[in-house]
Amino acid sequence: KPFKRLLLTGAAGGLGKILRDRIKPWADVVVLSDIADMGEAREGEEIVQCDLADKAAVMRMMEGVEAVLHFGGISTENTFENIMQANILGTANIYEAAHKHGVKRIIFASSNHTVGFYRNTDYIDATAPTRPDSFYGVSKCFGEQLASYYWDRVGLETVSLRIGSSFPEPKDRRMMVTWLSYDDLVEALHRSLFATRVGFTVLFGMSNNDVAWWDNSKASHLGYKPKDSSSQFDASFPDSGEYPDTNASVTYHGGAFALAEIRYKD
Ligand code: NAI
Ligand code: 15L
Repeated sequence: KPFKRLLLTGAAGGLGKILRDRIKPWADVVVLSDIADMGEAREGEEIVQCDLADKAAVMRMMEGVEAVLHFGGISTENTFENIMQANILGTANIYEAAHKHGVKRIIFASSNHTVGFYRNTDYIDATAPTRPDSFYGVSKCFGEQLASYYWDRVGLETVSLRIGSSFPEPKDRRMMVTWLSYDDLVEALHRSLFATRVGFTVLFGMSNNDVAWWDNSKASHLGYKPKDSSSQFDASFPDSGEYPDTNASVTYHGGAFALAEIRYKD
């Protein structure tokens, strides 16, 4: 198998549960980590239950690891205080531990909420300035900048996968644009892990949908080729035919995140 030890953080989460089996062929041992319970370790798995904000625990977990799929953290808007611990401190711990242990590459589960304040009339690529729509989005921008820094400073590579909406099916009109099927998520991770050189690359995680807000040409060296399209769900979420679309869910790339109250602490 290509890797001896591959670490997946966020293994108890929605995407982590899907990836747990799908990434098995890529490593002799998949190290699964989460703050939540992950059940029993199966063959070829090791389980480490810890808080990403616990630096010593993250250091120990990274021993012998060759590559990381960093999916752990708070995955929607929350208070700044909570986001700071799980996403900002947690991701900093992951990068420092990876650097100290000579990890070659991290795939960072970033988010469309790094650019959530662009509008549905904007078509952007990876060079567009970030426009986060939430503390959550700000924390993903932090993760991306940290990745850029560790690449420039010590040569630790990252693909920052700005996932759109990765669920079994789109749930609203907006997700017809942002949808990333699970198969295409796995394809994106496979390309990101096995491309010869990635340096610091930003890849937008979307399927081959009819409408796109994001242009992946700056990541063409990854060779990512999505196979699914949200068009199979057209009947559930018909296009209004208006330009610009006035459906509130699609005003901003980040949808409802862009309209939520600011919640610094509880
Ligand atoms: P999820 O919320 O189901 O999973 C996240 C996991 O991280 C949870 O199991 C949680 O227990 C764990 N976690 C939270 N705080 C932690 C901490 N302090 N220490 C250790 N583990 C902690 O989210 P989902 O949907 O599986 O997303 C996975 C990753 O992908 C997240 O980083 C999310 O931000 C990102 N993402 C997901 C998208 C999607 O459409 N599902 C879209 C964009 C980004
Ligand atoms: C995200 O970043 C979240 O993790 C996910 O739960 C969805 O809200 C997704 O973005 C989205 O924008 O649809």
